[in-house]
Amino acid sequence: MFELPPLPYDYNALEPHVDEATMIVHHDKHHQGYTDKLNKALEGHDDLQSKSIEELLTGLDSLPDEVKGGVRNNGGGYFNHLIFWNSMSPDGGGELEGALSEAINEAFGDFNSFKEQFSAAAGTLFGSGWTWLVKDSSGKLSIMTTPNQDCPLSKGLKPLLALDVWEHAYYLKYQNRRPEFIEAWWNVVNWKEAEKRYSS
Ligand code: MN3
Repeated sequence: MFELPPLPYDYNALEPHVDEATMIVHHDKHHQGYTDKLNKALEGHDDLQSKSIEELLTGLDSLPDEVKGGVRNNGGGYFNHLIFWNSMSPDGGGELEGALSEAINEAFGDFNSFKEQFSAAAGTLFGSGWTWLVKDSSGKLSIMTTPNQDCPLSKGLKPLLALDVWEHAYYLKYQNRRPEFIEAWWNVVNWKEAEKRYSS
């Protein structure tokens, strides 16, 4: 059974950039819903229940047809939100230092170019989905978007930073103003966590 961990900070800790009401419904309802449906999808598959969520999503293509859709959508929803909560911190924002900073400069020119490209990808993603900073097996960084709850792990890529741009992530506070949400989000980005994921 997969369990929903509590948020790594209080529901109101990211105010005013991400509001408390959104965090409550996003974590307690949406993320809980993906967790419950993932467990439901794995019922009767003891061999799969013993795997980690990373193993399930990395090996998505080899799963039996009757569970593949459930793991893709709800396993993706379960894992992606764990990355998302940890991509934010009340002590976040600012600029980046260290090895990840150097890799970002190498891949995107400089930090501001990276931010612009990431924001543009998030702002223009059509429909519901995610924007990611990912690392490939050679260590190279890129920005990617995924539709619905698709996860970079299923494409062999390691997520370092996740931004949820489903409307449920911002609509209560920002309504249709997704670019405002994205701009505010940079104030809470947890660079320490991204750096840790990059270096591990
Ligand atoms: Mn969400």
